[in-house]
Amino acid sequence: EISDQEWQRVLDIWGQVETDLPTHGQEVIIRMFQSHPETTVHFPKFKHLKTLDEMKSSEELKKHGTTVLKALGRILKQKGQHEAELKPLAQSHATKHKIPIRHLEFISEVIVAFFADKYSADFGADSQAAMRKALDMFRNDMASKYKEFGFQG
Ligand code: HE5
Repeated sequence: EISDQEWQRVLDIWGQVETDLPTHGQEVIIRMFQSHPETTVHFPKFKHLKTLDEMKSSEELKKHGTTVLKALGRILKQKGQHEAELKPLAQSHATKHKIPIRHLEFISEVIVAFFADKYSADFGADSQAAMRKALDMFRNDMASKYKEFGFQG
């Protein structure tokens, strides 16, 4: 129930994001840590990063942000036909990293809010709504897969 026009809006903004995945990825992770500090418990590697400046200078954090957005972009480009891309991600997040679905909701909110800030001219209400729908679908499908892997999320 996501229309072609809505996918178009999602992929249009993604085209802008992709011009610099590391910078966007870094910002998404930092905003997630700042708005939802409970997400930091999953990252023992980043425990030493106390201040915003330390987070901004961490190449590892930036690299992780890039990895996350790269995976999400690959999924969005499938326009819902993302079973093959989703499965390994659901498996690792359910069985290895144990990331609650609630935390996937946090990162989704952060993504929409950040793009709305950064691309106010090109990411208006309709595009924001389309991105929300796409991220809701991603999260719902992750939740079903989590259950298959025995994680309630
Ligand atoms: O699962 C992997 O590959 C299939 C490992 C690399 C990876 C991780 C790890 C990828 C591709 C993603 N994450 C992608 C991804 C897309 C959604 C939007 N993630 Zn991920 N993650 C990894 C998310 C969402 C999300 C929310 C949260 C709180 N993710 C996390 C947490 C998380 C953690 C802890 C890890 C393990 C790697 C790590 O600790 O890196 C520093």
